[in-house]
Amino acid sequence: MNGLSYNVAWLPVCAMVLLAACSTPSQESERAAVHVDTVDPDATAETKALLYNLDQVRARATLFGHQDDLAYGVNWRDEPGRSDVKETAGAYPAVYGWELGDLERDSLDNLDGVNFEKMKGWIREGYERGGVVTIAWHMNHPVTDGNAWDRTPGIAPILPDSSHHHVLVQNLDKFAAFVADLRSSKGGRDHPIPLIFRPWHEHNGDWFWWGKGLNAEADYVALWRFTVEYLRDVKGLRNLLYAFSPDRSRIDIERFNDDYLYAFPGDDYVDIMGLDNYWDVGQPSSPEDSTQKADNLRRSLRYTVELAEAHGKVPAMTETGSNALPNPTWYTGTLLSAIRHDEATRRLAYVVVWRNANAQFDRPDHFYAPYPGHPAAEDFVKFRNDPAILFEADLPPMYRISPE
Ligand code: BMA
Repeated sequence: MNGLSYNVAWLPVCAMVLLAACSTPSQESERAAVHVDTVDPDATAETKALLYNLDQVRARATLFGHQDDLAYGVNWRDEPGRSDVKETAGAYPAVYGWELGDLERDSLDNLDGVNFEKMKGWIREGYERGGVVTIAWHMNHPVTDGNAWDRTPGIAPILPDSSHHHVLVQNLDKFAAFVADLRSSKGGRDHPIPLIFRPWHEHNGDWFWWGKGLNAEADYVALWRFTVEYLRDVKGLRNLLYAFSPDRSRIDIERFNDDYLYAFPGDDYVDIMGLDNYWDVGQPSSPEDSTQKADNLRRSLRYTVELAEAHGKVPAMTETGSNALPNPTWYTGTLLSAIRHDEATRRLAYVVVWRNANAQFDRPDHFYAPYPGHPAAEDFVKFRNDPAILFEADLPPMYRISPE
């Protein structure tokens, strides 16, 4: 079954599964209930509403997101309320990306120094302002204990009945424990915060231990399906949407769909079909000239949107960015012009740029959003003000399905 089908049925208001609250006056005893096919058929009302609203909103605009936005910026770390995006564009991003690497080591901080307890607070804060939360995980190697970039083939040993399966299970248990703390009382009722989980990303590259060439395609599919089934059916997590995110650099643009679908785990296991694309937006190692890159970027967006729609899924650009923004008009000239290019590219649900590493304590010249004073800041304001792009302040309610 394809993912998003809106079968409007008329149901008594308090029998509805999908509206977040039953606070409607009694005379309005009937409301449209919308059926949303999520990977988890029993996902919470807010989680189903999130997928539904991402699909609705993309008809008019694309949400802008930033990795680690609230935790640190190029010139600050861990200061309440701060955000390079907000301080430059005047609004927080609509999507917040977070990273769990080192959670599996019981570390207090993730691999980039973000404290996990504080991360929970930032996730709650963004959600309660109306933002969208997505989580990725550069998980350490389950056999060698090297990091995510250890290219020792890692999938076969962690599949069921294999030597290190228990490590995978333990890691997923730690994920479930982390997620269990992500709750909110927004709207007056305690509930888990909906999360877009993006496991095992960029698997068609060969830089992570779960990557292509190092592992069998069928093993990747088995790993993905186990992950979903374990979190959903064994741990009972009801607040997850699942995002698939291959990397553009290992997709031949001329055979996009075939390459994109390498190790696709199936429509029943994916809510969001994403693409990580640094390749067409200024990655120095890409050999094409700038005209060719711009064309490839538009094509990659169009193909992602059309393929996701053919599968009944929500399309997204799950990672992108130009490291250190050498082109001061990158945001409008490269990213916005591709998103606005045509009716298909415009139907992208969201785009997330990577993190603004702290220059002093982490990595210098590793940032993807401008900060105040940066030469790309002025152009970023134009990007923020474009009606095709939504920041957090521009969002409609994402966690309830508004009656028509
Ligand atoms: C990479 C870089 C690294 C970081 C990792 C996980 O792309 O930003 O510095 O550790 O993502 O966030």
